[in-house]
Amino acid sequence: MNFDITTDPHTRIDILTGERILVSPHRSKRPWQGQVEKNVADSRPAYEPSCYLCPGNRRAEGDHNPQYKDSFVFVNDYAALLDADHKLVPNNDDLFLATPERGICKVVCFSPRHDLTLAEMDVAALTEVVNVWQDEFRELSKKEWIKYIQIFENKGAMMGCSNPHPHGQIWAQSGIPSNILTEGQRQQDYYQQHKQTMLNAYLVAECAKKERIILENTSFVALVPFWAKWPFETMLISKREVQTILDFTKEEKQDLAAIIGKLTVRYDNLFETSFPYSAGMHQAPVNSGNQEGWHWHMHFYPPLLRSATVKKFMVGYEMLADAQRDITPEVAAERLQQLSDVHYKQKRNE
Ligand code: H2U
Ligand code: ZN
Repeated sequence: MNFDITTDPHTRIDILTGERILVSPHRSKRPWQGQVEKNVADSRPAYEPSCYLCPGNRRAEGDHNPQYKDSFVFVNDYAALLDADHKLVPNNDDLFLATPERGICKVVCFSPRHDLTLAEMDVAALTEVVNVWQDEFRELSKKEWIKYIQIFENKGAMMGCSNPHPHGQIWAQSGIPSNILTEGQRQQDYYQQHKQTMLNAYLVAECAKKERIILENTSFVALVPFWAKWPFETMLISKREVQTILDFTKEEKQDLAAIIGKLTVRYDNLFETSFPYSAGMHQAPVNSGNQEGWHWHMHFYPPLLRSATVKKFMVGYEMLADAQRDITPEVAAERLQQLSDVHYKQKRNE
């Protein structure tokens, strides 16, 4: 019997990490027949007096937010990393390995409006957020001791986000996280062999196939990666081989804002709910020498599987062995491709 990738169980490889993903399409061959649960429209006020991120409000440790008009950045009052330069004590133990980690953690409020999300902000406001990310990245990378900067957003209570006010985080640190070390090594190996970035080659191949592409503009592509772990996982890849957000031109920043806006609208439209996810950019380490082969990209990891309330659990086999999925990345891509670019709330109001 010939192997059929659309119906037969198989393993795919994440080219960025080398990780295996078990795909079991025979368990969910049909495109979609299940019911889609509609959520009752969540109605939040534009200003929430008890919100610690709203303009003018008092934060948990006593500081007051200014009456900000666009974005607002502050150092996390409960930062996971501290800007304290502890001396490295030589550690010759090969069983109890530890090293001091210095860092700065910031919170970025995307908008003064408590009731919005990235999906409901216009491109001008989203471009402001991209500008803030670029400014923060520039300032943080000026500190020699900072080696890696993680820009991310944790959205929705399902992802452990503590507050619905639209916000993300930036963690800058003295060490390079394992995920980044792995992706960096594999991208460098590829570059040395092929003289182009791995993601550039991948992007060219995906654009020819068109199977998993969700959105495209002049500077970016949004697609479901061939090796996606989460049911509706996507990735943004820059068309230009750039390493960090610092390299983006004015046009590229607008294009990034536009594609983030469109992708998050599609996500919200999928189950007509404010779609939860963890998303973040993967960029080259800073102050760490030549990062040959690094290609800017952004991962979106949403937990939802079948409806606004049914999430995928990464448990059992997945905790102990490899990630596993039923619905194929191609079927997930098809569903995201079919969605409207008009937010469902806007449609309801028409
Ligand atoms: P989440 O995105 O995971 O909800 O995190 C929001 C962050 O805001 C969280 O890291 C910080 C928390 O430490 N925070 C403050 O810095 N000040 C506050 O007054 C409350 C929350
Ligand atoms: Zn708020």
